[in-house]
Amino acid sequence: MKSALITGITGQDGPYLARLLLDKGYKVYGLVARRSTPNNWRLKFLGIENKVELIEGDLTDLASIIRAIKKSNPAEVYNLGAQSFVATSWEQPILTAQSTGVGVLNVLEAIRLTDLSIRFYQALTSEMFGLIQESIQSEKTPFYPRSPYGVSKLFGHWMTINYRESFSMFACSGILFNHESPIRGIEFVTRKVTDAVARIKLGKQNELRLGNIDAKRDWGFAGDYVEAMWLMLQQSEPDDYVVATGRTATVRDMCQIAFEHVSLNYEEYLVIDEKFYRPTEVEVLLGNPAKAKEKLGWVPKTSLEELIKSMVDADLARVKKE
Ligand code: NAP
Ligand code: G4F
Repeated sequence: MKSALITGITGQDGPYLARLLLDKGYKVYGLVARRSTPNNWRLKFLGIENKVELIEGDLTDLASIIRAIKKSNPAEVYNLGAQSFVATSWEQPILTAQSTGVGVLNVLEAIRLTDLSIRFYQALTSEMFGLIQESIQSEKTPFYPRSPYGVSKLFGHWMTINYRESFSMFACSGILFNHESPIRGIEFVTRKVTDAVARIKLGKQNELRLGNIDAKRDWGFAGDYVEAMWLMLQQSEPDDYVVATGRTATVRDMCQIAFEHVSLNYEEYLVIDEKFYRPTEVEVLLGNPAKAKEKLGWVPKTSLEELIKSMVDADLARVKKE
């Protein structure tokens, strides 16, 4: 039986990827950082909390990653762990650099020191395009990160390429555009909106405070995007791929979809609050997923409308149970 090790298994993407790998017959291990309270609610949401084996370890602790690799003996390592909230990366830039940037190097080193035949997937991001240099971003678009998070990911990107070229490692980078789901963290804008819509509809909240609602994002469904991660590691050669939908929409558009789903008008509840503006903003992202389609046969299956409605429905069910 093939084994896989996933870092960041308690985040949004980890459980979707774990479920996909379990369905394909893998034995799935997850690296989990020690927290004072267990953080398994997303694994529970997908019904897989008893099907994965968790190993304690931290991306900033090389020895713990080596131990996790020795214990799990994986054919594939998916490095999804990171401090991934862009706004926090200005509050904690050094921690972000250590986990989101140097953490990648730690995993690469751990593989180099244990078993160079392990296939490696690195979770990278459209945030690296930042101040966009082309109106539609592909694998060939120059990078211009705009946050400590984006800069840290770019370090991870070049380290992944360098280890691939230096040690012939099968190391792939997925440059993923924003992807969301009912188990998205509450601080990210889509989930903040869908949670607020549920609370407003059920009479538990009366306004929604947001920052820059003119920002545009290329939003897809996390469950679709983890398939691209797996496909990258099944190819004959390692490579880097943009994963996106090819459609961009404003935060305002997304709010409209969410509120309309419960027959409300977002304009009656939205308050602009400068507190949520960022020191430097990524104004617009729009990805070109042509290479992923051509080489991996990957296409997104879920529309923005379907995605946001499913998130509102999940939040309505959650808030009703509180
Ligand atoms: P997420 O929900 O923020 O999950 C991050 C995971 O990393 C959590 O399990 C977290 O554990 C873990 N983690 C953080 N610091 C760690 C450390 N020092 N050691 C070990 N684990 C640590 O992120 P996501 O949305 O699932 O995204 C997965 C990956 O894709 C991330 O690398 C993110 O940067 C990248 N990405 C995401 C998107 C997107 O739109 N979602 C787009 C492009 C790239 P705790 O829960 O215990 O803190
Ligand atoms: O949902 P967001 O916080 O996601 P952001 O910054 O695009 O980052 C996400 O996607 C990246 C891929 O491009 C990932 F790499 C990263 O890890 C993360 O998953 O913000 C989206 C947009 C921004 O322009 C932000 O300024 O929404 C705008 N926004 C407006 N009001 C807000 C708010 N964002 C948040 N989180 N909260 C607000 O109140």
